[in-house]
Amino acid sequence: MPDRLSQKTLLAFSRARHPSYERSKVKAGILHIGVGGFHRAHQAIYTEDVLASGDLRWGVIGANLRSTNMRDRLAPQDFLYTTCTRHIDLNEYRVVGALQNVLTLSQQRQEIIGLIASPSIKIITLTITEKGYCLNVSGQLNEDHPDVRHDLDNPAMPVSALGIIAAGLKQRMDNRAGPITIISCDNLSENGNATARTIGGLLVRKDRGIAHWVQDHVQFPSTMVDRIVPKTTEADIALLATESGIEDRGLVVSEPFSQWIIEDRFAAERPEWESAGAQIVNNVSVHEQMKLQMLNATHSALAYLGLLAGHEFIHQAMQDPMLHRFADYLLETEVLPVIVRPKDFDILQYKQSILSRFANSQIQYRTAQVASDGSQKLIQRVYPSIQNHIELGTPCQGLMLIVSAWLRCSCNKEIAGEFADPGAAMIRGLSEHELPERLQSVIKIFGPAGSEKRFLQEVSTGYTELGQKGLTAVLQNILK
Ligand code: CS2
Repeated sequence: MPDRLSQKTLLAFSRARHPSYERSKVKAGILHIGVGGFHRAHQAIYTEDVLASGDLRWGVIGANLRSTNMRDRLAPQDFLYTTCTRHIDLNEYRVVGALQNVLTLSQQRQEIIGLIASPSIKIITLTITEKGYCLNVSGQLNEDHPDVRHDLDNPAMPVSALGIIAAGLKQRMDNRAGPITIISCDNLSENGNATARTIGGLLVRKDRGIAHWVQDHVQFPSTMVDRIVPKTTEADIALLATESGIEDRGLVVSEPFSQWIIEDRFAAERPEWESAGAQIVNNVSVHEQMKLQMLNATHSALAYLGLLAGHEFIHQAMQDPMLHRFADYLLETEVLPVIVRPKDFDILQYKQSILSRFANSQIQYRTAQVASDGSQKLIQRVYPSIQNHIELGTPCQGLMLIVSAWLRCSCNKEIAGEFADPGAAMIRGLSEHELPERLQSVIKIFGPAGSEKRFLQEVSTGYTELGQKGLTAVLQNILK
Protein backbone atom coordinates (compact mmCIF):
# COMPACT_ATOMS: atom_id res chain seq x y z
CA MET A 1 0.00 0.00 0.00
CA PRO A 2 1.43 3.41 -0.88
CA ASP A 3 1.81 5.97 1.93
CA ARG A 4 -0.49 8.98 1.81
CA LEU A 5 1.50 12.17 1.22
CA SER A 6 1.92 14.31 4.36
CA GLN A 7 4.58 16.22 6.22
CA LYS A 8 5.49 12.93 7.94
CA THR A 9 5.79 10.75 4.84
CA LEU A 10 7.43 13.45 2.74
CA LEU A 11 10.95 12.20 3.44
CA ALA A 12 10.13 8.87 1.84
CA PHE A 13 9.12 10.61 -1.38
CA SER A 14 12.61 10.67 -2.77
CA ARG A 15 11.63 11.10 -6.44
CA ALA A 16 10.23 14.58 -5.75
CA ARG A 17 11.78 17.94 -5.05
CA HIS A 18 10.60 19.09 -1.57
CA PRO A 19 9.87 22.51 -0.06
CA SER A 20 13.33 23.79 0.83
CA TYR A 21 12.14 26.13 3.60
CA GLU A 22 10.64 25.58 7.03
CA ARG A 23 6.90 25.46 6.49
CA SER A 24 6.14 26.15 10.13
CA LYS A 25 7.80 29.58 9.82
CA VAL A 26 5.73 30.71 6.83
CA LYS A 27 3.17 33.48 7.43
CA ALA A 28 0.04 33.74 5.31
CA GLY A 29 0.18 36.78 3.01
CA ILE A 30 -2.05 35.67 0.14
CA LEU A 31 -5.67 34.57 0.00
CA HIS A 32 -6.53 32.61 -3.13
CA ILE A 33 -10.14 32.09 -4.16
CA GLY A 34 -10.84 29.09 -6.44
CA VAL A 35 -8.34 26.40 -5.49
CA GLY A 36 -8.38 23.98 -8.40
CA GLY A 37 -5.62 22.47 -10.48
CA PHE A 38 -4.77 25.66 -12.34
CA HIS A 39 -3.92 27.77 -9.31
CA ARG A 40 -1.89 24.97 -7.78
CA ALA A 41 0.11 24.38 -10.98
CA HIS A 42 0.56 28.05 -11.79
CA GLN A 43 0.48 30.94 -9.30
CA ALA A 44 1.27 28.64 -6.35
CA ILE A 45 4.49 27.52 -8.05
CA TYR A 46 5.70 31.09 -8.52
CA THR A 47 4.93 31.70 -4.84
CA GLU A 48 6.63 28.44 -3.84
CA ASP A 49 9.82 29.69 -5.52
CA VAL A 50 9.59 32.97 -3.59
CA LEU A 51 9.24 31.03 -0.32
CA ALA A 52 12.19 28.86 -1.36
CA SER A 53 14.24 32.04 -1.86
CA GLY A 54 13.78 32.77 1.85
CA ASP A 55 10.96 35.33 1.87
CA LEU A 56 8.50 33.55 4.15
CA ARG A 57 5.74 36.21 4.18
CA TRP A 58 3.75 34.65 1.38
CA GLY A 59 1.99 31.50 2.49
CA VAL A 60 -1.32 30.95 0.67
CA ILE A 61 -4.69 30.34 2.29
CA GLY A 62 -7.15 28.93 -0.21
CA ALA A 63 -10.91 29.37 -0.29
CA ASN A 64 -13.50 27.56 -2.37
CA LEU A 65 -17.14 28.49 -2.65
CA ARG A 66 -19.25 25.39 -2.19
CA SER A 67 -17.31 22.23 -2.69
CA THR A 68 -15.25 20.79 0.14
CA ASN A 69 -13.60 18.36 -2.27
CA MET A 70 -10.21 20.10 -2.36
CA ARG A 71 -10.14 20.59 1.39
CA ASP A 72 -11.07 16.92 1.93
CA ARG A 73 -8.25 15.84 -0.37
CA LEU A 74 -5.59 18.11 1.04
CA ALA A 75 -6.32 18.34 4.78
CA PRO A 76 -5.12 14.76 5.50
CA GLN A 77 -1.93 15.69 3.57
CA ASP A 78 -1.11 18.78 5.65
CA PHE A 79 -2.10 20.70 2.49
CA LEU A 80 0.92 19.36 0.64
CA TYR A 81 0.46 18.27 -2.95
CA THR A 82 2.63 17.14 -5.83
CA THR A 83 2.95 18.76 -9.21
CA CYS A 84 3.91 16.46 -12.04
CA THR A 85 5.43 18.27 -14.99
CA ARG A 86 5.15 16.00 -18.03
CA HIS A 87 8.22 16.29 -20.23
CA ILE A 88 8.56 14.20 -23.39
CA ASP A 89 10.79 11.65 -21.71
CA LEU A 90 10.20 12.04 -17.97
CA ASN A 91 7.84 13.08 -15.21
CA GLU A 92 9.28 15.74 -12.94
CA TYR A 93 7.74 15.72 -9.45
CA ARG A 94 7.73 18.58 -7.00
CA VAL A 95 5.93 18.74 -3.66
CA VAL A 96 4.53 22.21 -3.01
CA GLY A 97 4.23 23.60 0.51
CA ALA A 98 2.92 27.10 -0.21
CA LEU A 99 -0.71 26.23 0.50
CA GLN A 100 -1.46 26.37 4.23
CA ASN A 101 -5.17 25.70 4.39
CA VAL A 102 -8.29 25.50 2.21
CA LEU A 103 -11.51 26.99 3.57
CA THR A 104 -15.02 26.66 2.18
CA LEU A 105 -17.28 29.68 1.91
CA SER A 106 -20.48 27.86 2.77
CA GLN A 107 -18.89 26.65 6.03
CA GLN A 108 -16.27 29.25 6.94
CA ARG A 109 -17.68 32.50 5.62
CA GLN A 110 -16.71 34.65 8.60
CA GLU A 111 -13.21 33.24 8.63
CA ILE A 112 -12.71 34.15 4.98
CA ILE A 113 -14.15 37.64 5.45
CA GLY A 114 -11.85 38.01 8.47
CA LEU A 115 -8.83 37.10 6.34
CA ILE A 116 -9.69 39.66 3.66
CA ALA A 117 -9.93 42.21 6.47
CA SER A 118 -6.68 41.17 8.09
CA PRO A 119 -3.60 43.41 7.71
CA SER A 120 -1.34 40.39 7.13
CA ILE A 121 -3.12 39.49 3.89
CA LYS A 122 -1.72 41.78 1.19
CA ILE A 123 -2.83 39.96 -1.94
CA ILE A 124 -5.97 38.18 -3.11
CA THR A 125 -5.62 36.07 -6.23
CA LEU A 126 -8.60 34.64 -8.10
CA THR A 127 -9.25 31.72 -10.44
CA ILE A 128 -13.02 31.59 -10.45
CA THR A 129 -13.52 30.99 -14.21
CA GLU A 130 -15.18 33.41 -16.60
CA LYS A 131 -18.66 32.83 -15.18
CA GLY A 132 -17.50 33.63 -11.64
CA TYR A 133 -17.42 37.34 -12.53
CA CYS A 134 -21.19 37.45 -13.05
CA LEU A 135 -20.91 39.94 -15.90
CA ASN A 136 -23.78 40.82 -18.20
CA VAL A 137 -23.44 41.01 -21.95
CA SER A 138 -22.15 44.58 -21.71
CA GLY A 139 -19.38 43.54 -19.35
CA GLN A 140 -21.01 45.09 -16.26
CA LEU A 141 -22.17 43.39 -13.07
CA ASN A 142 -25.22 41.27 -13.94
CA GLU A 143 -27.73 42.36 -11.34
CA ASP A 144 -30.18 39.70 -12.53
CA HIS A 145 -27.78 36.90 -11.65
CA PRO A 146 -29.27 35.02 -8.67
CA ASP A 147 -25.98 35.11 -6.71
CA VAL A 148 -25.56 38.83 -7.33
CA ARG A 149 -29.17 39.53 -6.31
CA HIS A 150 -28.59 37.52 -3.18
CA ASP A 151 -25.36 39.36 -2.35
CA LEU A 152 -26.86 42.80 -2.98
CA ASP A 153 -29.74 41.95 -0.63
CA ASN A 154 -27.59 40.17 1.97
CA PRO A 155 -24.18 41.84 1.83
CA ALA A 156 -23.05 40.31 5.11
CA MET A 157 -23.85 36.75 3.95
CA PRO A 158 -22.42 36.66 0.42
CA VAL A 159 -22.46 33.53 -1.73
CA SER A 160 -20.41 34.71 -4.73
CA ALA A 161 -16.64 35.05 -4.87
CA LEU A 162 -16.77 38.75 -5.55
CA GLY A 163 -19.53 39.23 -2.96
CA ILE A 164 -17.24 37.80 -0.32
CA ILE A 165 -14.45 40.14 -1.39
CA ALA A 166 -16.86 43.08 -1.20
CA ALA A 167 -17.85 42.07 2.34
CA GLY A 168 -14.21 41.59 3.31
CA LEU A 169 -13.15 44.96 1.91
CA LYS A 170 -15.85 46.72 3.91
CA GLN A 171 -14.53 45.09 7.06
CA ARG A 172 -10.94 45.86 6.03
CA MET A 173 -11.85 49.53 5.78
CA ASP A 174 -13.51 49.43 9.22
CA ASN A 175 -10.46 47.63 10.65
CA ARG A 176 -8.11 50.16 9.04
CA ALA A 177 -6.13 47.16 7.84
CA GLY A 178 -4.49 49.02 4.96
CA PRO A 179 -4.14 48.56 1.22
CA ILE A 180 -4.55 45.29 -0.68
CA THR A 181 -4.03 44.04 -4.24
CA ILE A 182 -6.63 41.86 -5.98
CA ILE A 183 -5.36 39.86 -8.94
CA SER A 184 -7.66 38.05 -11.34
CA CYS A 185 -5.96 35.07 -12.97
CA ASP A 186 -8.80 34.15 -15.31
CA ASN A 187 -8.96 34.29 -19.10
CA LEU A 188 -10.94 37.50 -19.44
CA SER A 189 -9.79 40.53 -21.37
CA GLU A 190 -8.79 43.35 -19.04
CA ASN A 191 -9.41 40.99 -16.15
CA GLY A 192 -8.25 43.57 -13.58
CA ASN A 193 -10.78 46.14 -14.72
CA ALA A 194 -13.53 43.51 -14.95
CA THR A 195 -12.86 42.55 -11.33
CA ALA A 196 -12.84 46.17 -10.19
CA ARG A 197 -16.13 46.84 -12.01
CA THR A 198 -17.88 43.85 -10.50
CA ILE A 199 -16.71 44.51 -6.96
CA GLY A 200 -17.56 48.20 -7.42
CA GLY A 201 -21.07 47.21 -8.53
CA LEU A 202 -21.52 45.10 -5.41
CA LEU A 203 -20.23 47.82 -3.13
CA VAL A 204 -21.86 50.90 -4.49
CA ARG A 205 -25.17 50.30 -2.78
CA LYS A 206 -23.48 50.09 0.60
CA ASP A 207 -22.22 53.64 0.86
CA ARG A 208 -20.02 56.09 -0.94
CA GLY A 209 -17.38 55.83 1.79
CA ILE A 210 -16.41 52.29 0.83
CA ALA A 211 -16.24 53.18 -2.87
CA HIS A 212 -13.75 55.96 -2.08
CA TRP A 213 -11.78 53.73 0.25
CA VAL A 214 -11.45 51.10 -2.49
CA GLN A 215 -10.27 53.73 -4.92
CA ASP A 216 -7.52 54.78 -2.55
CA HIS A 217 -6.53 51.43 -1.07
CA VAL A 218 -7.16 48.64 -3.59
CA GLN A 219 -5.41 47.89 -6.88
CA PHE A 220 -6.61 45.47 -9.53
CA PRO A 221 -3.71 44.64 -11.85
CA SER A 222 -4.57 42.78 -15.04
CA THR A 223 -2.72 39.56 -15.75
CA MET A 224 -2.08 37.06 -18.49
CA VAL A 225 -1.80 33.50 -17.21
CA ASP A 226 -0.79 30.56 -19.34
CA ARG A 227 -0.25 26.90 -18.58
CA ILE A 228 -2.15 23.86 -19.77
CA VAL A 229 -3.35 21.92 -16.74
CA PRO A 230 -5.68 19.00 -17.52
CA LYS A 231 -7.98 17.63 -14.88
CA THR A 232 -6.10 15.03 -12.81
CA THR A 233 -7.30 11.47 -13.38
CA GLU A 234 -7.27 8.37 -11.18
CA ALA A 235 -4.74 6.94 -13.65
CA ASP A 236 -2.37 9.87 -12.92
CA ILE A 237 -2.69 9.23 -9.19
CA ALA A 238 -2.10 5.50 -9.68
CA LEU A 239 0.99 6.14 -11.83
CA LEU A 240 2.49 8.36 -9.13
CA ALA A 241 1.82 5.64 -6.54
CA THR A 242 3.56 3.02 -8.71
CA GLU A 243 6.50 5.27 -9.52
CA SER A 244 7.06 6.56 -5.99
CA GLY A 245 5.10 4.60 -3.37
CA ILE A 246 3.19 7.77 -2.46
CA GLU A 247 -0.55 8.32 -2.72
CA ASP A 248 -1.39 11.95 -3.41
CA ARG A 249 -5.11 12.76 -3.74
CA GLY A 250 -4.13 16.35 -4.60
CA LEU A 251 -1.76 15.57 -7.47
CA VAL A 252 -1.78 18.07 -10.32
CA VAL A 253 -0.33 17.40 -13.77
CA SER A 254 0.81 20.02 -16.25
CA GLU A 255 2.86 20.79 -19.32
CA PRO A 256 6.38 22.24 -18.88
CA PHE A 257 5.39 25.66 -20.31
CA SER A 258 4.30 28.35 -17.86
CA GLN A 259 3.88 32.09 -18.26
CA TRP A 260 2.57 34.81 -15.96
CA ILE A 261 2.54 38.46 -16.97
CA ILE A 262 1.30 40.88 -14.32
CA GLU A 263 0.56 44.55 -14.64
CA ASP A 264 2.79 46.57 -12.33
CA ARG A 265 0.01 48.03 -10.24
CA PHE A 266 0.24 46.90 -6.63
CA ALA A 267 -1.33 48.58 -3.62
CA ALA A 268 1.12 47.18 -1.06
CA GLU A 269 4.00 44.72 -0.65
CA ARG A 270 4.10 41.78 -2.99
CA PRO A 271 6.12 38.61 -3.49
CA GLU A 272 9.04 39.00 -5.86
CA TRP A 273 7.36 36.74 -8.38
CA GLU A 274 9.70 37.96 -11.11
CA SER A 275 12.50 36.06 -9.38
CA ALA A 276 10.46 32.96 -10.23
CA GLY A 277 10.05 33.94 -13.89
CA ALA A 278 6.90 36.07 -13.86
CA GLN A 279 7.02 39.27 -15.90
CA ILE A 280 5.91 42.48 -14.22
CA VAL A 281 5.10 44.98 -16.97
CA ASN A 282 3.42 48.35 -17.47
CA ASN A 283 0.81 47.16 -19.91
CA VAL A 284 -0.44 43.62 -19.98
CA SER A 285 -3.51 43.98 -22.19
CA VAL A 286 -1.70 43.46 -25.47
CA HIS A 287 -0.31 40.10 -24.22
CA GLU A 288 -3.61 39.12 -22.67
CA GLN A 289 -5.59 39.88 -25.80
CA MET A 290 -3.09 38.10 -28.03
CA LYS A 291 -3.24 34.97 -25.87
CA LEU A 292 -7.04 34.95 -25.79
CA GLN A 293 -7.41 35.47 -29.53
CA MET A 294 -4.66 33.04 -30.53
CA LEU A 295 -4.26 30.29 -27.95
CA ASN A 296 -7.67 30.16 -26.33
CA ALA A 297 -9.62 30.68 -29.57
CA THR A 298 -7.75 27.84 -31.28
CA HIS A 299 -8.23 25.69 -28.19
CA SER A 300 -12.00 26.25 -28.39
CA ALA A 301 -11.95 25.52 -32.13
CA LEU A 302 -10.23 22.18 -31.52
CA ALA A 303 -12.64 21.44 -28.69
CA TYR A 304 -15.92 21.96 -30.57
CA LEU A 305 -14.76 20.68 -33.96
CA GLY A 306 -12.93 17.87 -32.16
CA LEU A 307 -16.11 16.87 -30.31
CA LEU A 308 -18.08 16.89 -33.57
CA ALA A 309 -15.40 14.66 -35.11
CA GLY A 310 -15.49 12.30 -32.11
CA HIS A 311 -12.13 13.17 -30.50
CA GLU A 312 -11.86 12.85 -26.74
CA PHE A 313 -8.62 14.79 -26.34
CA ILE A 314 -7.13 17.96 -27.80
CA HIS A 315 -3.95 16.18 -28.91
CA GLN A 316 -6.09 13.66 -30.79
CA ALA A 317 -7.85 16.50 -32.57
CA MET A 318 -4.38 17.76 -33.51
CA GLN A 319 -3.55 14.31 -34.94
CA ASP A 320 -6.56 14.62 -37.24
CA PRO A 321 -4.94 16.08 -40.40
CA MET A 322 -7.97 18.16 -41.31
CA LEU A 323 -8.33 19.71 -37.84
CA HIS A 324 -4.60 20.31 -37.60
CA ARG A 325 -4.69 22.16 -40.92
CA PHE A 326 -7.71 24.09 -39.74
CA ALA A 327 -5.97 25.20 -36.53
CA ASP A 328 -2.97 26.36 -38.54
CA TYR A 329 -5.16 28.10 -41.11
CA LEU A 330 -7.23 29.79 -38.41
CA LEU A 331 -4.19 31.31 -36.72
CA GLU A 332 -2.28 32.19 -39.86
CA THR A 333 -5.05 33.47 -42.12
CA GLU A 334 -7.80 34.73 -39.85
CA VAL A 335 -6.29 35.62 -36.47
CA LEU A 336 -2.76 36.90 -37.15
CA PRO A 337 -3.90 39.67 -39.52
CA VAL A 338 -6.07 41.23 -36.80
CA ILE A 339 -3.75 40.81 -33.82
CA VAL A 340 -2.02 43.72 -32.13
CA ARG A 341 1.50 42.40 -31.57
CA PRO A 342 3.56 43.12 -28.51
CA LYS A 343 6.68 45.10 -29.46
CA ASP A 344 9.68 43.02 -30.60
CA PHE A 345 7.69 39.84 -30.33
CA ASP A 346 8.13 36.84 -32.64
CA ILE A 347 4.50 36.08 -33.32
CA LEU A 348 5.17 33.28 -35.81
CA GLN A 349 7.22 31.47 -33.24
CA TYR A 350 4.38 32.03 -30.74
CA LYS A 351 1.93 30.52 -33.21
CA GLN A 352 4.14 27.45 -33.70
CA SER A 353 4.55 27.00 -29.96
CA ILE A 354 0.78 27.02 -29.48
CA LEU A 355 0.33 24.31 -32.10
CA SER A 356 3.04 22.12 -30.67
CA ARG A 357 1.74 22.54 -27.11
CA PHE A 358 -1.70 21.40 -28.27
CA ALA A 359 -0.18 18.41 -30.08
CA ASN A 360 1.68 17.23 -26.95
CA SER A 361 0.29 13.76 -26.27
CA GLN A 362 1.80 13.71 -22.77
CA ILE A 363 -0.97 16.13 -21.81
CA GLN A 364 -4.36 14.48 -21.92
CA TYR A 365 -6.60 17.53 -22.10
CA ARG A 366 -10.19 16.60 -22.77
CA THR A 367 -12.01 18.43 -25.56
CA ALA A 368 -15.03 18.51 -23.24
CA GLN A 369 -13.01 20.39 -20.58
CA VAL A 370 -12.21 23.19 -23.02
CA ALA A 371 -15.76 23.08 -24.41
CA SER A 372 -17.32 23.91 -21.04
CA ASP A 373 -18.81 27.38 -20.52
CA GLY A 374 -18.59 28.39 -24.18
CA SER A 375 -21.38 30.91 -23.57
CA GLN A 376 -18.88 32.86 -21.45
CA LYS A 377 -15.64 32.02 -23.20
CA LEU A 378 -16.30 32.60 -26.89
CA ILE A 379 -17.09 36.26 -26.52
CA GLN A 380 -13.65 36.73 -24.98
CA ARG A 381 -11.65 34.55 -27.34
CA VAL A 382 -13.35 34.49 -30.72
CA TYR A 383 -15.54 37.56 -31.04
CA PRO A 384 -12.80 40.24 -30.86
CA SER A 385 -11.22 38.85 -34.05
CA ILE A 386 -14.61 38.49 -35.76
CA GLN A 387 -15.43 42.07 -34.87
CA ASN A 388 -12.23 43.25 -36.48
CA HIS A 389 -13.01 41.37 -39.66
CA ILE A 390 -16.52 42.78 -39.71
CA GLU A 391 -15.09 46.30 -39.42
CA LEU A 392 -12.57 45.61 -42.18
CA GLY A 393 -15.08 43.79 -44.38
CA THR A 394 -12.73 40.80 -44.64
CA PRO A 395 -13.72 37.11 -44.61
CA CYS A 396 -13.46 34.99 -41.45
CA GLN A 397 -15.39 31.80 -42.12
CA GLY A 398 -13.19 29.79 -39.76
CA LEU A 399 -13.85 32.02 -36.76
CA MET A 400 -17.58 32.02 -37.47
CA LEU A 401 -17.45 28.22 -37.75
CA ILE A 402 -16.22 27.96 -34.14
CA VAL A 403 -19.43 29.62 -32.97
CA SER A 404 -21.55 27.41 -35.27
CA ALA A 405 -19.77 24.31 -33.93
CA TRP A 406 -20.38 25.43 -30.34
CA LEU A 407 -24.10 25.69 -31.14
CA ARG A 408 -24.10 22.26 -32.78
CA CYS A 409 -22.36 20.70 -29.78
CA SER A 410 -24.67 22.50 -27.35
CA CYS A 411 -27.88 21.20 -28.85
CA ASN A 412 -26.64 17.69 -29.53
CA LYS A 413 -27.81 15.80 -26.45
CA GLU A 414 -25.03 13.24 -26.52
CA ILE A 415 -22.19 15.73 -26.94
CA ALA A 416 -23.69 18.41 -24.67
CA GLY A 417 -23.99 15.81 -21.91
CA GLU A 418 -20.19 15.78 -21.71
CA PHE A 419 -19.65 19.38 -20.68
CA ALA A 420 -21.30 21.99 -18.48
CA ASP A 421 -22.38 25.44 -19.64
CA PRO A 422 -24.95 27.02 -17.30
CA GLY A 423 -25.12 30.12 -19.50
CA ALA A 424 -26.30 28.05 -22.44
CA ALA A 425 -29.27 26.42 -20.71
CA MET A 426 -31.71 27.81 -23.26
CA ILE A 427 -29.80 26.31 -26.20
CA ARG A 428 -29.59 22.97 -24.52
CA GLY A 429 -33.33 22.70 -24.29
CA LEU A 430 -33.67 23.18 -28.07
CA SER A 431 -33.59 20.49 -30.67
CA GLU A 432 -31.21 20.71 -33.61
CA HIS A 433 -34.12 21.80 -35.81
CA GLU A 434 -35.58 24.38 -33.44
CA LEU A 435 -32.32 26.23 -33.03
CA PRO A 436 -32.16 28.10 -36.36
CA GLU A 437 -35.51 29.82 -35.67
CA ARG A 438 -34.35 30.87 -32.24
CA LEU A 439 -30.84 31.85 -33.26
CA GLN A 440 -31.42 35.56 -32.88
CA SER A 441 -32.32 35.25 -29.22
CA VAL A 442 -29.61 32.66 -28.59
CA ILE A 443 -26.94 34.89 -30.06
CA LYS A 444 -27.90 37.61 -27.55
CA ILE A 445 -25.40 35.82 -25.29
CA PHE A 446 -22.85 37.76 -27.32
CA GLY A 447 -24.27 41.08 -26.22
CA PRO A 448 -24.18 43.89 -28.77
CA ALA A 449 -22.43 41.46 -31.14
CA GLY A 450 -25.63 39.46 -31.23
CA SER A 451 -27.37 42.12 -33.27
CA GLU A 452 -24.57 42.22 -35.84
CA LYS A 453 -26.21 41.03 -39.07
CA ARG A 454 -23.20 39.45 -40.69
CA PHE A 455 -22.35 37.54 -37.52
CA LEU A 456 -25.83 36.15 -37.24
CA GLN A 457 -26.00 35.20 -40.91
CA GLU A 458 -22.65 33.45 -41.16
CA VAL A 459 -23.02 31.60 -37.87
CA SER A 460 -26.41 30.43 -39.03
CA THR A 461 -25.08 29.28 -42.42
CA GLY A 462 -22.21 27.42 -40.72
CA TYR A 463 -24.68 25.75 -38.38
CA THR A 464 -26.91 24.58 -41.24
CA GLU A 465 -23.99 23.40 -43.38
CA LEU A 466 -22.47 21.41 -40.54
CA GLY A 467 -25.79 19.58 -40.30
CA GLN A 468 -26.41 19.17 -44.04
CA LYS A 469 -22.95 18.66 -45.52
CA GLY A 470 -21.02 17.44 -42.48
CA LEU A 471 -17.83 18.64 -40.85
CA THR A 472 -15.38 17.29 -43.45
CA ALA A 473 -17.08 18.99 -46.38
CA VAL A 474 -17.36 22.29 -44.49
CA LEU A 475 -13.68 22.22 -43.55
CA GLN A 476 -12.64 21.22 -47.07
CA ASN A 477 -14.50 24.20 -48.39
CA ILE A 478 -12.73 26.60 -46.01
CA LEU A 479 -9.30 25.06 -46.53
CA LYS A 480 -9.44 24.75 -50.32
C1 CS2 B 1 -8.58 26.35 -22.01
C2 CS2 B 1 -7.71 27.08 -21.00
O1 CS2 B 1 -10.19 25.16 -20.80
C3 CS2 B 1 -9.99 26.14 -21.51
O2 CS2 B 1 -10.87 26.91 -21.83
O3 CS2 B 1 -8.58 27.04 -23.21
O4 CS2 B 1 -7.90 26.63 -19.72
C4 CS2 B 1 -6.22 26.96 -21.41
O5 CS2 B 1 -5.77 25.65 -21.23
C5 CS2 B 1 -5.38 27.90 -20.59
O6 CS2 B 1 -5.86 29.20 -20.73
C6 CS2 B 1 -3.93 27.80 -21.02
O7 CS2 B 1 -3.23 28.80 -20.42
